[in-house]
Amino acid sequence: MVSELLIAIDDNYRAGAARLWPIIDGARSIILPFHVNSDPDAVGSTLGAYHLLTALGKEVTVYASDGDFPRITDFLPGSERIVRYGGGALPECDLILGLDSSDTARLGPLYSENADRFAAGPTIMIDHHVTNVHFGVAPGGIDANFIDSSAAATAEIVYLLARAWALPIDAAAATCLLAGIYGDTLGLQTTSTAPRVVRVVADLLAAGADLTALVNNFYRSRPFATIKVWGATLDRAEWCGKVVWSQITPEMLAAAGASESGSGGVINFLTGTVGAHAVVLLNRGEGEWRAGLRTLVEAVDVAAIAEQFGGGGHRKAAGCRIAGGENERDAFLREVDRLAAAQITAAGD
Ligand SMILES: [Mn+2]
Repeated sequence: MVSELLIAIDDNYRAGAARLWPIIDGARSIILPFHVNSDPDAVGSTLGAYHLLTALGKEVTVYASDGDFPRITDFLPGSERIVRYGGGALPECDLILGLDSSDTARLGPLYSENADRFAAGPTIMIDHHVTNVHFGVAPGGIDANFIDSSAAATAEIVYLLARAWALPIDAAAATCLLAGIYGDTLGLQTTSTAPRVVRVVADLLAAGADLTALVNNFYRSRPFATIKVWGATLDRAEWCGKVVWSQITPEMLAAAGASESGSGGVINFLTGTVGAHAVVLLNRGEGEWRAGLRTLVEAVDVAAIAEQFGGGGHRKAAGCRIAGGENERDAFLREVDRLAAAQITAAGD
């Protein structure tokens, strides 16, 4: 089967794998914590490592640092074994191995209540964030961090290290790692989708990753209440100049039998509206609106617009809060329209 694999392991990975292996090999019990506000890469890369290390006979425990993880990762093999951290000292272990966490704050109270244990090591950190602060620690001054900011997902790094270690990758591990990659690349759509990660995906499919379960859970299945909220939100959409906007109120959620988290994703659907400079989705709160802003227009920077209102985010996806009622909402929308048009004019489009 190895001859069917597309990836060649480069010198950086061979060196990193050789550096980390003695630490992992010497550990019998290993704790794998994933970060707060976890996403599919945090859960998928960690559960992938869980399967790889369990197959080596290690005693492995996965911790959700804030006690929670996304429902869309419930289908991943091993998710039923995730321990919800609820405070206090971690159990004794030979090694803490953290994945996808760029700094100690990402591990929340699990870190702060066990900071001495992390600092004493051995603590390995594997991550793809360019901002990683390298807080892994190993005896003898060995660098216990492996950071590759060219990777689209931490799950991609786990796969490449596993190959460098010549570990067998079963279908369960492959499904978890594929979920991490799909999560961080939005299904191979982001600009981080480089040729290497596509080859890794091909290798994971060859190893038996369950693409159908992944795609159904991530992109197709949603509660009926969510469908109804989406319907009401889309029905309500309107223009303010060249901005398309809609809103979700507590009354709309109640009518659909949904919670606020049940509306997730509808803004991404609105974002594709042809001719819109930007789209705004407003969630009605107590005396305020929580605004999400998106754009597909090259010249428009919604983070800069959100910053005008005390918010922030990324160029193409941002958010802010607007105090007040419908008058303040409408004034905000007119200002978003004006600012987006000014950005387009300034860019000469
Ligand atoms: Mn990630």
